[in-house]
Amino acid sequence: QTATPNEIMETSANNAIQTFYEDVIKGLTTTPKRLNSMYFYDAVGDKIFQELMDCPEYYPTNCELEIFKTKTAELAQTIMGSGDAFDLIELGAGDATKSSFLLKHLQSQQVNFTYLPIDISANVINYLTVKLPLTIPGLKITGLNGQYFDMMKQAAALSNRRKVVLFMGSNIGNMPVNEAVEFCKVLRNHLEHGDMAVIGFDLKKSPKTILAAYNDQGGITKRFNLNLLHRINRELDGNFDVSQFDHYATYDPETGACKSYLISQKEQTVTIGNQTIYFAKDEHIYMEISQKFTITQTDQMAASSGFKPVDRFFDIKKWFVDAIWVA
Ligand code: AVJ
Repeated sequence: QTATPNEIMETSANNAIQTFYEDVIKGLTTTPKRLNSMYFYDAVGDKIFQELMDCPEYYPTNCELEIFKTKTAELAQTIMGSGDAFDLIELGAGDATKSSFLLKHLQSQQVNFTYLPIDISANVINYLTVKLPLTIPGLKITGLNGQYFDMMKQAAALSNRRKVVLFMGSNIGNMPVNEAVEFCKVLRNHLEHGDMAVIGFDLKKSPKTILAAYNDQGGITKRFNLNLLHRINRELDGNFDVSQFDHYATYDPETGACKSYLISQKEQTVTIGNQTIYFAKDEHIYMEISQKFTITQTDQMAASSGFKPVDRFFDIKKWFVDAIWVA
């Protein structure tokens, strides 16, 4: 008996829900409590993140956009290497707003490359494969919907051309430094000697500037965090009284760790499925880290994961860097 495509889709959706449930319960039954920020990005979370990118305090997206808009030719030159055909892979492509500038440039120079966006969202991949060839005529695109490294194996099976991997947006900052190093090692193991990575790092800067970006006046970051509680209510049969949790952000200039928490406003219990979770008044849930780096730290990360830094591109304020590493 073979499963129909619908049954396969249902099974993988059930698995995703099951994993989400297990992660949430595990996180809320350990001390201190924690949730994983990768779950911020459901359809509502995606929308709130878009709003966040448009708010005055949240600078990282605009900085990296500036780099891709103004340093396009230099960036293209660096990743093109000897000029042979290559595959340009993007991890977590989203709507590809920033990378589009690079794609347009490469295409206009008639560079021989294929763009392989990887995203966990099927929506994103469908959108990109339909939309990008319309705005960038002639673009060769193969969308890959799934986990980063599963899809990188797919990409390697599709062609043996040199690979350039984009991992932008300081997404690397959403891992604690030791995990980020592990991530880079795994990335390196999926690449061959001579392949490249373009990694976006948010840099250390005025602590007030950083804290404001994660504690905006309009309360968008707060809504972004609280949405995960709503999502748990929606998808996992939870009964969080979301109004009884407040957002609290910190930045430590010494370690470069910017962290956000939700604080229970009273003693309360919450049920999720058949589990009951107790919250003391003022107890926190650790929600997210957005690590900030020095250039030296980015070089160290390259070295400890088997890459060599070859070039780097800054915005005019030097708030953000796209580092180019070679495997
Ligand atoms: C997904 C890494 C771009 O950490 O800056 C924004 C997510 N969290 N505000 C970041 C986020 C709170 C964001 N990135």
